[in-house]
Amino acid sequence: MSRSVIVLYVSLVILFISIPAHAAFGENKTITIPLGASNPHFETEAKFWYLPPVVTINNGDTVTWINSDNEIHTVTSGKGVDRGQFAQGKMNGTSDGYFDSGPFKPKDSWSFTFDKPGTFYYFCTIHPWMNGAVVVSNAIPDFATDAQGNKIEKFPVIQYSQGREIEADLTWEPHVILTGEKITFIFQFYDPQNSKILSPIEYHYSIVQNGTELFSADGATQFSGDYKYFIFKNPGPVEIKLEKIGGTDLSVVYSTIVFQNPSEVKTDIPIIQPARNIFLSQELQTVFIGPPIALLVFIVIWAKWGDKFRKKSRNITEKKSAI
Ligand SMILES: [Cu+2]
Repeated sequence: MSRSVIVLYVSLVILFISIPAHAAFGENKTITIPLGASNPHFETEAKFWYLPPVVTINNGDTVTWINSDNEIHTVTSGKGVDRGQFAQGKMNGTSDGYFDSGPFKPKDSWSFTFDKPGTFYYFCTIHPWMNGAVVVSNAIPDFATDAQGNKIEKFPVIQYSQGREIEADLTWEPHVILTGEKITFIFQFYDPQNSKILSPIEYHYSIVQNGTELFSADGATQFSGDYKYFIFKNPGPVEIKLEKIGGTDLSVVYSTIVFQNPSEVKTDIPIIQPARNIFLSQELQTVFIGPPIALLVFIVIWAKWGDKFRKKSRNITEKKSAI
């Protein structure tokens, strides 16, 4: 066995056994309704009305809201009013009907499982300035599936030509394919009757997505197998075809699904106003409130006890001159 064959074998083994890491389905996230959320004024203890004010989850995940305030609240999908609107007398938000906890007491919690992707705003119907948002993206499984969504239990995926003349083994790495990620496809051909690797052997390789051929090339295995790289731009089901195997009409087809890479998703991340504007209130304290208060205190002290100080110092100078 030549050295390059051993190197290829070792790399194939490493690729076959490596495991992709992706978040599992049906996770839970917790949002707290903080103390002070019922108070719309700047001195409220709450930093945000709901904490965290924006959460990003996968479709199928469950969010639980815990009421840590000392008043009754709701979690109602739709848009509330901002603090400015509330100050001008706008008291009611607009519910969109997707979810509504109804009023729930302090220390109680309420859960909702999101069943569709999108950006969902919500508010409290009792305190409509309380706004939050949940961004739901399409779930990415932690296992590979075929185009119909059936879990691929084992890599490499083994396919036979129609009359079982040829066995073709295909693996790809990472197993769960995301857009924008470099995927390595590795394949080998066997004679299933004699359990023998067929190499060198010619083939035609192509990738088809949504009826469009994305890539095609003729090739021939060297050593024991061959490999190809590909980067998918779009999500959706794909077919990987190995045709004209050994210069015949024999072919095999594999299918899987490409998922939208979460890092490429451009969701309009909602902006939720903080419960208190810390920056503004600190500015106000240091620049606008601080110096006038200090001046006022100084004036009061001076007016009240200034005479005493002046008298004392006069007495001292008089005593000194007397000595
Ligand atoms: Cu409330």
